[in-house]
Amino acid sequence: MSKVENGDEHDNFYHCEENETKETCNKCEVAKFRYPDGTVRLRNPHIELMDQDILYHLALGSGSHDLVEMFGDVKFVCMGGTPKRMEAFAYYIMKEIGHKLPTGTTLQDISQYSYRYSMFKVGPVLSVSHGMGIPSIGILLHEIIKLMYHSKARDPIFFRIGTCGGIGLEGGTVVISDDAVDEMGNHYYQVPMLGKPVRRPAKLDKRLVRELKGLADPEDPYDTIIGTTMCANDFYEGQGRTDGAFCDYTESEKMEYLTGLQSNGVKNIEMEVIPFAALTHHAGIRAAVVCVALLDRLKGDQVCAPKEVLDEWQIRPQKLVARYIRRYLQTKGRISFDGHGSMAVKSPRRFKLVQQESETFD
Ligand code: R2B
Ligand code: URA
Repeated sequence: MSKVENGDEHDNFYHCEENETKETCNKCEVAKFRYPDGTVRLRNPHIELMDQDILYHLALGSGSHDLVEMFGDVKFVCMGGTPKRMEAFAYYIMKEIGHKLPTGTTLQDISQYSYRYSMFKVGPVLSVSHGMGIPSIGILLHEIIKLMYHSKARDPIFFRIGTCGGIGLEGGTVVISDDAVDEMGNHYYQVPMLGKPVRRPAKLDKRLVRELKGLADPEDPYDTIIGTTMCANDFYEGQGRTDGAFCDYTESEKMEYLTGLQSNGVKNIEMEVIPFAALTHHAGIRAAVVCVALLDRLKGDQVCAPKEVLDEWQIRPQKLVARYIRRYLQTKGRISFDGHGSMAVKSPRRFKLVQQESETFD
């Protein structure tokens, strides 16, 4: 079993499996883009020459804010489409990790003055809205990755918790993406730069996929599956819908297209996975996408489940990611839910030893 030498966070929590070497392990592959202490290395020589870096769409800046003080402890960045959902996730994760706010305070939207994205911080978790589609999440990722760099956060892990259309899946099914393709079947994010197309591989962290799948509870009254996710540039014609303002193809052409996707392993369609996978990979950040299907696209185009049902479905990806975060923090001795509520841990090492000993006597 070879361990990742690159940052102590890895060594304690993750390690290469027996059949993996540093060369084949995706974790090690992404880790080499970071500094040895796990902090994010920017692949842009211009930034450190700048007097200050204004993260315009987040309403933050390296000259105006003490970003190390504000965000240096961030371990997880969770992104989802809407400001409301990400505010709700912030409160949910607060409960899940036993984080307490000082009496008389509430969570604040850190980016409220940008009027673009919203951002909430709950201990080591950032909960950020990314809006809809590739340009919106692309801009956010540039600024959040720079935020991680400026704040010196170590080994941050990014999650997108979202919604999607399933292909041959019942509404409410949770999909963990293990691969990303665009509408043309490409596995890369193509960005025109200086008039030329530049391609960045859209790769997700396979280990994270397995770890998340392992946290799906067999008692959950819905399926949690792994599959390829297609990223579309549009909700209507770009996803083969016939219910947009325009449509130039027939129902049977649409079905032929969707079943073709299905036979190529595509389980769901959404609108952000390609830049999310490509930009996190390019930055050496481990990342995963967990989405809930709002409908089965083989059965229709309209999202018509009742609001209460949609609300409950949208919590499902949050639950899975929250389990991951809790397990991580528990492994680090930073929380425990063995008793009632959280425990104050004095020595994580001794805490773990005591836990292990107790397990032995079970
Ligand atoms: C899923 O849902 C949104 C479209 O309704 C889009 O942001 C996505 O990826
Ligand atoms: N989001 C999408 O992008 N597509 C769907 O069908 C549902 C949600």
